[in-house]
Amino acid sequence: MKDYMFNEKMERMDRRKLREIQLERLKRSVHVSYENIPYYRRKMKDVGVKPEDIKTLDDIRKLPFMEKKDLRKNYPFGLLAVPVEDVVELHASSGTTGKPTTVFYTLNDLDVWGEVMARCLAMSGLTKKDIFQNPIPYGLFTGAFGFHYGARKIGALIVPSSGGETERQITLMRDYGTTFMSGVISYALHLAKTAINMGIDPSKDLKVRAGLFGAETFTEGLRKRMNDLWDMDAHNVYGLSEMCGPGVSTDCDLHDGLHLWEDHFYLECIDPQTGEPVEPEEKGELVISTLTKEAMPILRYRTKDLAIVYDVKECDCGRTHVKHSTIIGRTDDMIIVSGTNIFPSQIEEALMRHQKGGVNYRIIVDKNGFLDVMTVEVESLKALPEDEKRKLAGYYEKEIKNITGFRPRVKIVDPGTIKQEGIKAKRVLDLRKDRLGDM
Ligand code: DLL
Repeated sequence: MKDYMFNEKMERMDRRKLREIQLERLKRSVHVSYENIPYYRRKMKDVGVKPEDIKTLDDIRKLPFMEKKDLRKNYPFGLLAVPVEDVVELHASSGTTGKPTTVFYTLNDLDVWGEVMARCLAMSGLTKKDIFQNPIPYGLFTGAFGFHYGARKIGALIVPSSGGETERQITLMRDYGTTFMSGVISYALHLAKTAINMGIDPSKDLKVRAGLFGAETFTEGLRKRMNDLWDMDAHNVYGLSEMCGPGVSTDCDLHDGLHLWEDHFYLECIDPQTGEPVEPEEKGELVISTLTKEAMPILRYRTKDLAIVYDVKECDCGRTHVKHSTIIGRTDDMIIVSGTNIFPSQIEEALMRHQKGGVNYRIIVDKNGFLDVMTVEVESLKALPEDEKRKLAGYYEKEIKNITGFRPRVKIVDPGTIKQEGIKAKRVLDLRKDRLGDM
């Protein structure tokens, strides 16, 4: 195993002690939020709860949930627990569905972010000796900065190549001898494809041997594909702006769940319909609270991310922090096609079963009269003749039917056909809403 612990004392901490720390930090966070943020005071008064009612960790359930719309309503500074002069950085989501959601950091918040990211990067094998390329846009998106702060704590040589200029990224990798890379997963795949088009085989001609990726659906199949394309050991990092950005959890070398840093985040898993906790090992929506955030503490945030939280037992890697599965889907990206619930991650799992395609794909759902139709467009790795395209499409149609119970139409397209806007790939195009008038 090549993973190692950045903060062994914390990562191996006895669970009883860990829970004591959590309780002490939760109490403080609730108290500070109540005293300094009118939003929390109002919400807690509405349900008749005072900070002193939080006596055990389970008492967190007395607090109301928080959602993205609460951040939007309080845009931009309404959720600050400290004066603006104590805030040193902000990040914001793109705001495709309305106002951007903005998150803030004190100097100490940045230090904690660096710490949790350093643990994730060390778990993926990053050391001081590595040349670390960070091909994520540096800007309002949290991605690049989180990786940057973590890699700096480890002392790796950082190549802040930022996003875009894909061919140049490959040239930099070759010139500097990059050994470790980060990224939004769809972009890392695009990088491999670009290298191949440049006549460079990433698995042989480049030195990248490990990487940490996240920000969007990342199935086990996709991880294996990354490993094959780059001859690397790819790890998965989960995170969201509201908590800090990337750095909430990562998988150790066993690749059997992501360890979530419980000294900084408190994890619950609920039934999205009822809001009640699900049993361990049952799928549910992750609800996360920050325990140490100063600028903008977040209590009981409904992530809309669906995953399984594993029953707590010490992992073979030695870490004691709770593990959750990869993100199975979002409560809001589930597509219902003719009554069948389908997650993009299921489609991706099917696509990864064949070596010739599946790197970039798009799911288009439309209406034909009253019937739902689903088309999956898949880019092949290299241009294929028509008969091979038909064969591959037939293979995928069967695989997707096996996994989801629904047989879509699959269309194989040439590499580079599916254009991506923004940082994260938009996998689903649902045209049914636009068709309501046609019926
Ligand atoms: O995407 C932070 C991040 C950047 C994580 C780079 C990892 C790497 P947001 O833009 O706020 O923050 O989006 C958060 O992205 O609720 C998930 O739905 C999704 N997401 C993040 N990481 C993963 C992952 C960043 N590893 C939202 N697997 C989250 C699946 C992920 N989905």
